[in-house]
Amino acid sequence: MCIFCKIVNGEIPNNTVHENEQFLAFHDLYPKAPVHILVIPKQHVDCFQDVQPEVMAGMTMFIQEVAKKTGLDKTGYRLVANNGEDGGQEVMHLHFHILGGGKLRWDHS
Ligand code: DGP
Repeated sequence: MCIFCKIVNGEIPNNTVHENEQFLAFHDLYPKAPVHILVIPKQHVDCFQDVQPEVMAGMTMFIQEVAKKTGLDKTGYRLVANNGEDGGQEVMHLHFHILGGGKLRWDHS
C-alpha cells in the first residue's frame, strides 16, 4: 500500500486541514512554502495522467474549499501537480500541492 493510502487509512498520522468522503487535505511534511498543503483523492490514482475528469471536478471544488478555509483564496496561492519521473513526482498517489502564505518566486530548474 502506498504512503498516502496509509495516511487515508489512518496508519500514518497527518495534520488534516480539510476532509470529505472523497478527498483529504493535509500539511506537507517537508514544506516548500510558508503554507504547503497536499490534496489527495482517498481512492488511489497513480498520477494526474491517469485521473478521471469526474474525480477532477470534485477535486476542483475541494481545493477551492481548502483555499477558503485557510484564507488563501484572498491572498493567492500556487497549485502544482508533479506528474511522473521528469515532473519530479516522488509519491505515486495523485496529489496537488497548494503553496502559499507569502509571495512565491517563479523560476524553474
Ligand atoms: P511529489 O514530489 O510531488 O511526489 O510530492 C510528495 C510530497 O509528499 C513531498 O512534498 C513530501 C510529502 N510527503 C512525503 N511523505 C509524507 C508523509 O508521510 N506525510 C506528509 N504529510 N507528507 C509527506
